[in-house]
Amino acid sequence: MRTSEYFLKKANENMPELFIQKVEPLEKCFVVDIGESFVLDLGAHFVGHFSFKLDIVDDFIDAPTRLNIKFCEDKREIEDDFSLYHGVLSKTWLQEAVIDVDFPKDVSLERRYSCRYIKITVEATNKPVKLFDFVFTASTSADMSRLSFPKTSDALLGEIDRVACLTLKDCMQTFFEDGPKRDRRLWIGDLRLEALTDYYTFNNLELVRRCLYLFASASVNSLGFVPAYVYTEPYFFSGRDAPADYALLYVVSVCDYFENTGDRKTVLDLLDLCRSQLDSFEKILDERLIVTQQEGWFTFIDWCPGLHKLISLQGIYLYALDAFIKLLDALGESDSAKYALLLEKVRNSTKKHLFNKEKGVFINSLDQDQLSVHSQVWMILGGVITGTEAKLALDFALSSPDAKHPFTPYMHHYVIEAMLALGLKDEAVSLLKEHWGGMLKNGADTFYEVYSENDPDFSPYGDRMINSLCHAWSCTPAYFIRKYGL
Ligand code: RAM
Repeated sequence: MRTSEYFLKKANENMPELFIQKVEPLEKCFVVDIGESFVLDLGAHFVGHFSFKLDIVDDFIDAPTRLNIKFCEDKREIEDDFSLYHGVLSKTWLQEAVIDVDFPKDVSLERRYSCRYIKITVEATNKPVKLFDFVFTASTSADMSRLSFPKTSDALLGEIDRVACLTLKDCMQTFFEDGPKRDRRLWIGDLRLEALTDYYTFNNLELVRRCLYLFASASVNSLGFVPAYVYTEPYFFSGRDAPADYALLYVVSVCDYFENTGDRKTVLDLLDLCRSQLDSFEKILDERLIVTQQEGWFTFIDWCPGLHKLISLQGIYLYALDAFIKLLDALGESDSAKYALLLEKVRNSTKKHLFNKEKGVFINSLDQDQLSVHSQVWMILGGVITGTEAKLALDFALSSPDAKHPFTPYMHHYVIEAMLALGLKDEAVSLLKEHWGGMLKNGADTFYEVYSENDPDFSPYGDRMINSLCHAWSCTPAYFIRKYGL
């Protein structure tokens, strides 16, 4: 039996090297007085540490200079007034530092920031000061020299691909972060999509291994599910929430890892944890083999407001089970037949109890008769419906204004995955262009945590200012474009 210490040791053995780049903005020097401000442009989005020099102009400053330094992921943020923030997450995620500089000196900020623009305002000073030698020391564990861009005749897809790669690059630090501005944490749902894209771009396998081992050293919840996130700084700490969909996607992440690396040794270390996730899920099925609602933050699926999630969750279970059986077969593990039998039984029962034959879609009391794109997508990915039946169900939901539609790039990923599984390549490309192309039109240097064309101010946390504009789970166009030659 492997211990948590063993897994943590393995995670730390796979600590990646960070590539450091000194970025200097075009703007070199400013003489500023009280109330004045200026903006530095790094030319692209980066993650790292900021430093500069402060000096006198002619007379010595006889009191500290108070500077407000604001780090902005896009242009709009430069003018945002953080004091008006009213969201549910802590305002300390808003990237702003107020510092007092006592006398002429080199100043280095301790915190790491995620930004393209830096706005500096002189809040107080007795005399004008000179600010110069601005340097942003950027870090990433993505080796840019490994990246090559596929030839595409479509300029928009090419631009989406480039920005997707930059998004992933900035989220790749000592682990796959969800967002380098916020939450700066390793989440399973994000990890799965980052790793998938990494196999086709930077191919940093050490980093994927490290993250898979980090979850293996975490403590499971009372249902047996691995936490959805872990912290690594300044020491390892297990997250307290364990939504079941993320626990299942951990299994899928291990399966993907094997498919892309063939690394038996690592996967054999993680196999029991994968089994336990599926077995724990099996325990919360009812006698019809349909999932039952549990306490707390039980399912994530998407940040779509008011979404009911159990049908989707059932689909994710089937999706994970299917991937796991393929893994067991490839490894020659003897219990693959047992899981294959279970998969068949659950699939049949799901179709029987959850599919509304009259309407041709999954709509039923499990999700309070709510129609969602999410349910159709996960039932397709879970193999419950296929071919024409699946195409019709997906099309029906996508074209129903009353249905719940995906909000996050994360859920859009799975819609596109379902389309590609059904051979709907044109539809997949047009959705990809619409959603990610929409962010580009909005001026995105990296792709966002959440983007809704109809509601550009939407935030799952009650205030747009806290949204992360460089978010891991939106990097997957680079995967789709390469894998499917789009
Ligand atoms: C948010 C983060 C993260 C995601 C979770 C479910 O807190 O954006 O990326 O995985 O939600």
